[in-house]
Order: sequence, then C-alpha cells, then structure tokens
Amino acid sequence: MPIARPAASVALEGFELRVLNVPLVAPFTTSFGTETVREVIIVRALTTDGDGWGEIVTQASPLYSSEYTQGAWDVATRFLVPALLGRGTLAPEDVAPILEPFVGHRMAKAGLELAVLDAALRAEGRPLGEYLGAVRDRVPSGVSVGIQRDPAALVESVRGYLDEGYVRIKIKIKPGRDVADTAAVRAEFGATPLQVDANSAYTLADIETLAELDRFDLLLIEQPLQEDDIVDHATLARHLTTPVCLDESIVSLKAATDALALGAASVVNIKAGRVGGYLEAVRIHDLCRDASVPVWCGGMLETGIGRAANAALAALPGFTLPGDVSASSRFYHRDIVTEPAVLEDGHVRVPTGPGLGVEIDPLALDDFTVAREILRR
Ligand code: OSB
Ligand code: MG
Repeated sequence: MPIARPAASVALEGFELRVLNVPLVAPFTTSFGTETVREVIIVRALTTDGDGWGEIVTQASPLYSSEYTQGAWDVATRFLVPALLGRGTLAPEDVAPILEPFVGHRMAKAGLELAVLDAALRAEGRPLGEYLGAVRDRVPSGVSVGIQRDPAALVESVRGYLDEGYVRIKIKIKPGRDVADTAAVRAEFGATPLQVDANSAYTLADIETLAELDRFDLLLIEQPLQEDDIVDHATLARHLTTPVCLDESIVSLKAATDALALGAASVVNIKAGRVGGYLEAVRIHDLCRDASVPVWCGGMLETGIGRAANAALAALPGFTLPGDVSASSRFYHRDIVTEPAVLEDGHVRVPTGPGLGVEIDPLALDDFTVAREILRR
C-alpha cells in the first residue's frame, strides 16, 4: 500500500553531517573485501520543531556500489544539502523530487530523506513503522555471515549465530569459496533456512558451478552477477532451480520493474539506501507484492539509526522472508543509540516511539566522530 497519510512539513534550519568510524566486533569479509571498522555518515536535520536523524550507508570504498563515503560527503555538502536548504520548508515526501535532478548518489539522498522524515514524524509524535505501513510489531531476524578462514571456521561461526537464535543464515560466497563452504554448512545444519550472497563475483561462465548449489536446498542465491547484468541474471535464473534474488541491481523502482519483467529475479532484497530512500523502498515493496514476488530487508551494517528504520520497513506485509536485520551486537560492541536492537526469540522489535523510535547516545556519537560539518540556511 502506498503511504496512507503524508507527514507534516518541517522548516529546515540546517544539516549536521558527521563521518563516524565505528569498530566492528569482528572483521566482515565479502567477495569484494574485508572491513574492520564501519565508516559511515550520520545526518542530523535541524528544524524549528526539533532534530531528525538519518544514516548514509556508503562504505569507505566503492566496491559494493559506485558510492563511497567521501563521494557521498562531497555530493551531499556541495549539491544535495544546499538544494534542500534552498527550499526551506518541505515535507519528507518532497525530498526525493527536489534531489531528483542530481543523477545517482542514492545512498546520500536516502540518508538525507530519512533525517527529514524522522524530524517530521517526531514532531507529529508518529512512529516510522506506522507511517510506512508496518503490520507487525517484531520482525524475524536473519544474519549475514562473512567469508571465514575455511569451511570449518564458517560452520563454527554459523553455530554461534544459531545458538543466539537467528532464524535464517546467509553466507557470503566467492569463486573458490562456494560449493565446499555451502556444503559444510548444509551438512552440519540440515534444516536451517540458508541462502548465499555472491556480491557480483561471478559471470555466466560460472554457470555450472552455480548450478552445483542447487543441491543444498537454498532459499535463494543473491546477486551472483554484476549490477547491470540483468539479462544474464535472467539467463542464469532459467538454468538454476535455486531462486535468483537481486541486491546490487535493484537501484530503483524502475530497475525492479525491469528485472521482474525480464525474469531476472524471483526474490528481491530491498535496501533503502541503495534505492534512494525508504519511500522508494515502499514503492518497490508494493510492486513486488502486487507481482507475488517475495521481498526481504537487506542491511548495510547500519548503526542503531538505520537499523531502527530497517526494522520498521521489514514489518511491511510483503516482507515474507527474514531480513538481514540483526541485533546491533552482531556488528558492534557499542552503538550510537541508547537502546540498540536486541535479539528476542529470533526477532527484532519494531520501535514504537515517534520517528525512528530510538534516542541518540551523544557521547558515543562524539567518540566515533572523525569529521563534522554544519550547513545552515
Ligand atoms: O550484499 O547484502 C550485502 C553488507 C555490506 C554491503 C553489502 C551487503 C552486506 C551484508 C550485511 O550482507 C548485511 C547486514 O547489514 O547485516
Ligand atoms: Mg547482498
């Protein structure tokens, strides 16, 4: 369902942007690299009715997408924030249309939109989940497990998460670390809902290797090919029994529409950052729901800000598969919100307070801040 009731307008006074370096509890390895610290941008919208918070989920290097933190900082401070401040008073639904002339940079746009949305909803006393159309008060929690030293180490890592109660395991794969890793996890945990994520590490030349994964009863294979390989994903999907799910390729409602029309995906990972905001994410949810295509909420190692918003999004009715909406402790010893998301019976609660429904821990925020800029009208 489209947003039922728009949010009230806010009078913008400025934006504060910060780059944070938040240490991870353990290195996170994917087919594109290893991270030990989460470098992320936190946005604070300053309005006459109070502040709102957002998160720009870029990573330090353009390896997952073309966006990266310093690029997002540059485009936000040079173009996006001035365009919003030039408007002054605006509703959250106006943010994307105002920023539309600037090509791409969807993660930067999404973080700014979320900050305005949070400010507007806090001022109205309305929870984000209710605004987006949430139908659940908690969401089943999956975990994304990075590539480990060897398959045995992967099995032990997965065991730890299953002991904590996570209801679905996703393992990262890459060429040379695919069939054996998946086989090891499947052999040890026969009944566990399991999926794999390749982060674009393959080409159609690998089609027979990818078909070997069919025997592991996977929920899906996520983004085996490149971001713009839509037709190749359709070809691959015809060759596999494992459902093909797209992540990187789904950068907009239009991209999702085209991917479904071409048969390139039978499942969609929705990430608000990647698609330019939570409002576009809802539109993709609606499209997939009308097409009976299951969706799930992806993650970008969000801090407590983005994590709260993801829990709200994942509570929409079309999110029929567990998302990468883990407890904060999956990635962080210390978060920047006062009540980080916890795992309860394999679920994460949808916050019920106004806006994001989480409060910032100002000391933690300051401790992790490595750069800060305030732009005023
Ligand atoms: O492909 O889903 C991905 C993290 C960073 C960039 C891309 C991806 C991921 C994850 C982690 O898999 C998901 C999470 O935040 O739990
Ligand atoms: Mg992915």
